Amino acid sequence: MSDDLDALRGETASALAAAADLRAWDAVRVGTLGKSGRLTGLLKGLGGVPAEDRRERGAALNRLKAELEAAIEARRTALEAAALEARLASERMDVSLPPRAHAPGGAELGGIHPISRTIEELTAIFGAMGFRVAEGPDIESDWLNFSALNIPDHHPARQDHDTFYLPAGADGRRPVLRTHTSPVQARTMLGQEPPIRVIVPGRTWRADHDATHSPMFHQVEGLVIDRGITLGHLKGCLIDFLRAFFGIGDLPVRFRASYFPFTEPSMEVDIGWNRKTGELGKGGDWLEILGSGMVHPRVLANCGIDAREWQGFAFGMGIERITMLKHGMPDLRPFYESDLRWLRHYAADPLSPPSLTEGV
Ligand code: 2NL
Repeated sequence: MSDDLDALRGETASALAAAADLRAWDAVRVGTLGKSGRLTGLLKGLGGVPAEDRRERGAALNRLKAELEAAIEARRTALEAAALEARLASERMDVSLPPRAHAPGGAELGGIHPISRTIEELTAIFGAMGFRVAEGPDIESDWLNFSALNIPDHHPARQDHDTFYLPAGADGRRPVLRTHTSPVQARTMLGQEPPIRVIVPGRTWRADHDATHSPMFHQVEGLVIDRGITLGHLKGCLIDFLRAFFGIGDLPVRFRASYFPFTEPSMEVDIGWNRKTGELGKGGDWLEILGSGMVHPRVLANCGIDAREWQGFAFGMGIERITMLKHGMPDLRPFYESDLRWLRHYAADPLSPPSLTEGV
């Protein structure tokens, strides 16, 4: 009497085994359990079964239904697992393959702009000496840009002629486009307790435009605040930096007394070069490369630091200038002109970032 049920069980099992993908599987499912499926048909026919057999027939059909549902579900799980395996196998990629410098179809690898590259190099060198990188806004209060740094109201740098001023705010003071990155060091001192070791690379602005000046340019400044910091620390730090940056182990370095409002004493730093050939490291001529000094006690006080407990040194230099010297670039203007020929010539390889072990 249940021959038809045994047949349905067997045929469904073979059809499921033969279903090689989810589409074939779904056809078996619909053909069995769907509205017009074979099992559904048998259940519908139950009404026509003689009353004395109906109970047993109904129970057998329900058992078969549960069995088939389980078999169909199991097959779906198996097919999905197989499909995932196949996808994982076909989409596997070998991450050890070297990248193609020039991909087919003419897509070229980009390059790192020389300004960015110099900032990466500075970060690597000073980073190895324990400095962190600090950043701040381009638009500053005149207090952070000038007053906190002991630059008096009448100082020529403050004049409209040299500084980009913005319209005055509610307090009547005019914000400025920062003329150096020093306000970021002031923010650092105001915001954290010493010891401090930061470098601040970034964009700076001055109302100046000719062959050797751009209204937007880049500086890096550095600041160290700790107990017992001396000129000796300043000299050792800057000599090490200059020799690492220019890649000349015995680069001559000379310190010369100078004046800045924010440091006392102040020193300008020169490196040895040959004025005629432009070659660095030999030749008997001196080239001014950066400014430095011991942080003025008034600047420390303005920034909330007790000068009886903490001392420090600071320095600043132009990023375009040290980049031009390092690479023998004759002209400042191409830095901002986006001329692809110049960029391709001077750009750095993005796949070899600077490190201290490859003669930065
Ligand atoms: C230069 C000279 C210098 C500083 C920058 C500085 C910053 C603070 C306190 C004290 Cl918050 N000093 N910066 C010090 C000496 C020189 O820059 O020729 N820059 C291009």
